[in-house]
Amino acid sequence: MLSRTLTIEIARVTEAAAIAAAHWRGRGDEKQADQAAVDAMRQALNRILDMDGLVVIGEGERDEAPMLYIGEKVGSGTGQRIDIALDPLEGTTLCAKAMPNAIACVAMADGGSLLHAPDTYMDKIAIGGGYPDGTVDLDLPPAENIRRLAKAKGVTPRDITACILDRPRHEALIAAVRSTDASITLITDGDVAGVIHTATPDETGIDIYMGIGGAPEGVLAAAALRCIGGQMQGRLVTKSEEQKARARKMGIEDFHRKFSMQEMAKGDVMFAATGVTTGSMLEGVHFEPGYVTTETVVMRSATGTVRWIKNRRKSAE
Ligand code: VTB
Repeated sequence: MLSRTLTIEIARVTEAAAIAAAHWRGRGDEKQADQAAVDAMRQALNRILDMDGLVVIGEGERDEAPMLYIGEKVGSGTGQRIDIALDPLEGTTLCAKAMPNAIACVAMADGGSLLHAPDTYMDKIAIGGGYPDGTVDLDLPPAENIRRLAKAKGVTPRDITACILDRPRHEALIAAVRSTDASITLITDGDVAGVIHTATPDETGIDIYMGIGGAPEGVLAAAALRCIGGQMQGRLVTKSEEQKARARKMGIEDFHRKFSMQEMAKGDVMFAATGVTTGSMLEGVHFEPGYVTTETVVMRSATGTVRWIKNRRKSAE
């Protein structure tokens, strides 16, 4: 079980990253925005006492990411062993272009509980809570999944909305979903938020997330959905030998394996996200003279708690 005090610590971590990234909103510089978020997140993680943290989903492998690389130890190095999945700026392009739904996010679980996903793509499907197990399945054709979800919801496919990343690779998926008469919300980036949206369809208008995005983002999304309830499956998409080597390095031998949400994020899990730009889930960072305000959501699987933290504090400078 995770220590409850981590709830506030994890919020400090995503707040720090979001504030740092927000200084780069709309400046067209994805790299600087990301770097600022990484620096701030790392500092905040290292201030956490009684945490022997291991980054399992990070900014990349050690040779390509000088900070928050996979395998980096963070926290005091004493106390509870914690697996950490992080994305200091999920949606770097959204931030650089000041578009909605850029977030800073982190998931934490007991040591050994998070899937060590390689930096490849992952095919994902996710729906919110309240449906029978197996309502949708990655192995079924997309149109069939829409029809089954509509039936479980007691509506027609016309009343279902899918969220899909707007990419050429999704042309066939989009056509298949549209063939059922369902509606599609296309997003340019940010599929962690896309998956989370399925948990509250009445608010977000999104019933199902489908398609191929980053594998690390898949684990973060699975951690979040474990906390708030829902179903998700993911399968790595490893096309090149180089990608297969990455997967092997993470201990994955069966590249076609379908991972359930529970396999991607086991046991007691916490997830936090702070808005960088205002989106459908979170307000973005708000600066005013001398003060900065952030909005953060912290979720925990053991208790099903979803805590909203609006924090106004003096600016650092
Ligand atoms: C995916 C998605 C992310 O970037 O990684 C995407 O999971 C990259 O996809 O949420 P492309 O290579 O097709 O651009 C995000 O949308 C944002 O980091």
